[in-house]
Amino acid sequence: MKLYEFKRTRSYKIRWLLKELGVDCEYKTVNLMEGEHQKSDFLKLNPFGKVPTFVDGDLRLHEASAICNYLADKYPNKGLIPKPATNFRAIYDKWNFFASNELECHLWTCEKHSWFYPEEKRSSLAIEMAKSDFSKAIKIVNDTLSDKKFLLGTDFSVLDINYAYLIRWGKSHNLIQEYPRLIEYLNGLIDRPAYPRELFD
Ligand SMILES: N[C@@H](CCC(=O)N[C@@H](CS)C(=O)NCC(=O)O)C(=O)O
Repeated sequence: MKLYEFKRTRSYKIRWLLKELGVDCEYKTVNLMEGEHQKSDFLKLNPFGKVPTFVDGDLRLHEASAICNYLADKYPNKGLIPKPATNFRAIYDKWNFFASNELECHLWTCEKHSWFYPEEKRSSLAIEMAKSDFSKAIKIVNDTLSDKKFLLGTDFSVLDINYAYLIRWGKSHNLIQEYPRLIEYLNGLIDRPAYPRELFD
């Protein structure tokens, strides 16, 4: 297995999961600053030119959540993802889609309108609306965690890796400070031995 990754990107979700699973993997740095993700060899693996990108034998995968689900399903005895066709799996899927469709998209809108788009295309109104939509959705996560250690209940799962990433990102936009439970949840996750702090050095 090979993980194509770069520090301080979503790649850390996959490295974290691999460490939680205790599975060996070859880590390949794709230097986004030097445009390595746009080189033809990398585009053959992922025509979208993004990290994380993952290879396992003939399988080439991009999309961090798809890679996480694949890996957690591949090692079911580690118990990091509920079994398919169970109520728990349905709830797991709900939170994963909620993360992409109701949270991550708004943070990405904030980034695009802060620095990514050319200056003349940026909109402060788009940022304001994205922040407001993110806040409504993250409150649901906060309330759900009020009586739970982890998002699925008592056991750590891949969902917690995904939400640690989102809460960390939301925190960088000052969208989390009114939710002490989210901060406490995040700090507990960052303290896990498998957390890939080396990718933030
Ligand atoms: N939806 C993709 C997004 C991947 C993505 O945007 N990766 C960023 C780093 S976090 C990237 O490679 N950016 C390079 C670029 O956009 O040129 C996923 O969840 O994996």
